[in-house]
Amino acid sequence: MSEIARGAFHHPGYLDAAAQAALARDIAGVISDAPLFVSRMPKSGLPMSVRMTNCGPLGWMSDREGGYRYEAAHPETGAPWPPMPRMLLDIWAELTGYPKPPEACLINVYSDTAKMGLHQDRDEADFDAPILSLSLGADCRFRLGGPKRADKTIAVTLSAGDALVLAGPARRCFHGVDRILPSLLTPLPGPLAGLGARVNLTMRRVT
Ligand SMILES: O=C(O)CCC(=O)C(=O)O
Ligand SMILES: [Mn+2]
Repeated sequence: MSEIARGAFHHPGYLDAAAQAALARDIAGVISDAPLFVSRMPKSGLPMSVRMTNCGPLGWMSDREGGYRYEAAHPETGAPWPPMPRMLLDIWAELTGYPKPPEACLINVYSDTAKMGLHQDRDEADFDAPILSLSLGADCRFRLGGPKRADKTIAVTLSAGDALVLAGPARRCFHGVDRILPSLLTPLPGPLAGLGARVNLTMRRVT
């Protein structure tokens, strides 16, 4: 584990191949109940380049009319999000030590050309709880800045099995994904193969 910025803890290879495969099975199950959908930017209505879904009591989404927000139901099926797999609750407890469980797990699926612009996670009422992210599949170049958009940034490679915890001062830091790195070596594990190049899970407290 290394603290790449104050409050930002990178755990390279936190999940071994067997754990990644087990997690991929759980996430494939979530996606079969709660199909991937495309969120749109507020106002412009432009589609985001990732496809997404969620598990847990609340799920993050965005559309032109309603903007960035959490909802208790899938925007297309209207069904509640599938429960958070046990494995994710256990990883959250181990890596964050936070006394309450995560309320949302956003599942982002990146194609090899998808990216995510620099942003803060700030649609949550609770900024004391850390954010925990897990990566599967291809490497990406992740960018981490400071609490202001113009702050200096660093680039970090996130690889399959890596965990990243943004806690304390890092909780409000701008971050994004510059690009997926060409990776023939790390395809998504079997149950997720064919969906894209990389899957990222982001667990958060919301309320
Ligand atoms: O894919 C990642 O590593 C970051 C995802 C992210 O920042 C988000 O969904 O808010
Ligand atoms: Mn984010």
